[in-house]
Amino acid sequence: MKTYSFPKGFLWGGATAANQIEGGFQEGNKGLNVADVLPGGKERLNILMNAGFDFEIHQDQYYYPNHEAIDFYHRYQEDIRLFAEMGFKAFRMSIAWTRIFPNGDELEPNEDGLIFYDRVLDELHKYGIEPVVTLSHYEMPLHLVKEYGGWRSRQVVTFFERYVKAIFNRYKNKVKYWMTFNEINSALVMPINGLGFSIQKEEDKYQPTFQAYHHQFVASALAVKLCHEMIPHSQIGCMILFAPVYSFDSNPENVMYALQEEHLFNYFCADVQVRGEYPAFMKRYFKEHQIELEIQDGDLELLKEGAVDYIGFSYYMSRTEKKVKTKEEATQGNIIGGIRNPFLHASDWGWEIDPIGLRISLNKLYNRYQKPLFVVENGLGAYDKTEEDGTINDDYRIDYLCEHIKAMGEAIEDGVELMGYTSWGCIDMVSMSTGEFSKRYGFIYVDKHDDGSGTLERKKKQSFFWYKDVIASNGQNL
Ligand code: BGP
Repeated sequence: MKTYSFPKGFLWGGATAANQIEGGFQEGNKGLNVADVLPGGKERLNILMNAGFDFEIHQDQYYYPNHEAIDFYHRYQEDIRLFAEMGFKAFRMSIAWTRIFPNGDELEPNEDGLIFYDRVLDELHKYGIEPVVTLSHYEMPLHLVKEYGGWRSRQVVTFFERYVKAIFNRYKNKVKYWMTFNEINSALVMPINGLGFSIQKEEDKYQPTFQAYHHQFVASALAVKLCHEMIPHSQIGCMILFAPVYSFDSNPENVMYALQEEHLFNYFCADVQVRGEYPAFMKRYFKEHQIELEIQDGDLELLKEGAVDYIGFSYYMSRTEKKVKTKEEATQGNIIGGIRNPFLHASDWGWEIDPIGLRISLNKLYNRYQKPLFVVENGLGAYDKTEEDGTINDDYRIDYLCEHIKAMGEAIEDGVELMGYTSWGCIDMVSMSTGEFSKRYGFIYVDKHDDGSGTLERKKKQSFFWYKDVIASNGQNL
């Protein structure tokens, strides 16, 4: 059997986000963020995708899974010990902005929040695990959403800069790898998460969305610049949801359409953050949709100065496109759109499984940017079953991860520079899109269920032992 050679020092590990694991949503003076008011269940995806967002209405009707989540807030020591047992070299986590600035617009940071992450980071270092920290992972302070309209407002750039300065200052000796905004491009399909507002009205789809993006790009560039100044030995990346777009067939109309979709979804945000400038194809897009960005003096220079050091990206699926879709076809695609690909199988949630797509993504990104790449999310959401003897035999997850790791091995042979792999949801947690616990990704099972019941006990799945061996052999034993 073929073996793969991963570089020395490859950052094997797992990935999480504060709002999906921590719980303790009002502890340590934490303020409310967008994720705190998103209900679990069917309603959630509609809200994410655009059904609008009314905190007051939802407040008493629903179960809010992230309020307790998996209680990492109190159990981080136990969890990190398990990550260490698997041999993690890196752990991707995010800092909840609202633990540090509860409303987002205060002048001084909240010491309790800072202390919490001091403890988590110290615990990771105790085991030699390198933290990889996302500055903002779908956790915008609710106050900024309600009072300022989220990233619509340029003022939010100043608040973000203050937040970032506070955490760089505090953790400069503890964190070497940073990322700015999680899946920044995802707001094109799920705006509430990233931009802090929904785009229900057609007229909101263009001007406000892209103006808000401009503000985020400026904020990202400021963070990169600050990071380089304040923590010279660090590296800071962007984070893109990358899903290579395939044309359904060789009809040039469809090929062209797939290319345009790929430009907008996969490359627009990445180009601005990696090359430090708006790509040429956006000029036409802006013109056709009557978008006129308000760009302040110095913004374009700042974008250049704030180009990232590496490209972090999540990879779950590819997307197959066709210019004209029937109604039926249009509803059969992945969460991010497209139509069903007849060559692929899908997960129980309809996410198409395509390991070769990961090799394609790595090649595409490396050919375009020649910057180090970091797969910071990839994994299989599945229903897991505990056997009578207590074991959890998740061989489907092992197969999935194994094929994707092989695809990375192939891409490395293709010449791609790859820094690491942090598989998503190394421990079961709240699902971002469903808000449920039954969509599990972990190597570690957490006894917690969709109705909120469960003991929160942690158990090692079969994949725990498999991944441990993968890491110990630096990817040789798959
Ligand atoms: C990514 C997000 C994560 C995450 C993952 C899996 O888009 O960055 O926060 O949860 O997808 O998605 P889900 O939990 O919906 O299965």
